Amino acid sequence: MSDLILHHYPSSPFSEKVRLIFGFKGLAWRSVHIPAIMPKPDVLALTGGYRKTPFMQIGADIYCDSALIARVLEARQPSPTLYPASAPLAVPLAQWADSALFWAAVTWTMQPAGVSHLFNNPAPEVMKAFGADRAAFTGSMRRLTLADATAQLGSYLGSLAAQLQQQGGPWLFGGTPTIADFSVAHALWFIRRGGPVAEIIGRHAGLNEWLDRVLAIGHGRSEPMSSAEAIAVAAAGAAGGHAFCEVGAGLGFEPGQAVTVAATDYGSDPVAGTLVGLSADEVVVRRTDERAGTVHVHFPRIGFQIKKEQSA
Ligand SMILES: N[C@@H](CCC(=O)N[C@@H](CS)C(=O)NCC(=O)O)C(=O)O
Repeated sequence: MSDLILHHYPSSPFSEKVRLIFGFKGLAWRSVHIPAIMPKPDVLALTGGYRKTPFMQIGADIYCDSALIARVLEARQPSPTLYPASAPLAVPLAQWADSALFWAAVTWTMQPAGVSHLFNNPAPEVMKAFGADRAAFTGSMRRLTLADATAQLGSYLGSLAAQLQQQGGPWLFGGTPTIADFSVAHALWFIRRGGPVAEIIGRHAGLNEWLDRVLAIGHGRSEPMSSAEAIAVAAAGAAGGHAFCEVGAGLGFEPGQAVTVAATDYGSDPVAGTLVGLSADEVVVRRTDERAGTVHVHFPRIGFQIKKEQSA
């Protein structure tokens, strides 16, 4: 049985990115389905406050954000690589897709025709609860209007189609998939889930064929796990130790310092703990939960702010 545990839900785009990466790398994984809206007590027991989807667990180590999860999976299974040396701009392109493209895609898809397809005639109270949850989740952002999203998405999809054509395909950077293919694909996968509104993809030659190609990679082999089992794995895992990490010198923080780490874009609930790992790419805090035990929660540096606190 695999020790890679993904906490996710089927309709989550960033989870689809990670599921496809499991498929690309031929990795087996355990699948824990988590709620799409708050409250998420079992999620917070493991993450200490981070509520975004997905996150990955290996024993008593918790990895937040799909960009970091992709790096961890690359370290676990280096071949085939997500980061070929021939495509140095794949990482910033992925970052753009995970932010600007993603929000244009979400706003476009959440127009009435997309919503009724996506939610399949939901009860009004379901939509109300979902809307209230997402309003709180994105309260720190200035959201696009449909007019903004329409203009931006048209421009973005045109650039992607031109890139594919210029490279001669089959992938965004030529002969092999990169992290950029997976980041762009999850945004377009979400648009496809909007049924009739997905016609926008077909306005750009080659994009639907490219998306079919990425999605055909599949999700690899997974087995279900309950969130209670995952919490028990964390509690037992601390005894076996955590993944190695250390606080690098000259980075502005000291090991053992009380800190909070929070996303800088949206869903910015801070996670408080003791600093145990810091590098140019990653920050790690140690925290203890009465059910999950002592866990190390890992975040990427890009997209997160670390703050010194009085006490952990
Ligand atoms: N930067 C994060 C973004 C994750 C994100 O925005 N996930 C969405 C779902 S795809 C989310 O958390 N929605 C609210 C929720 O699931 O509670 C990542 O790369 O993992």
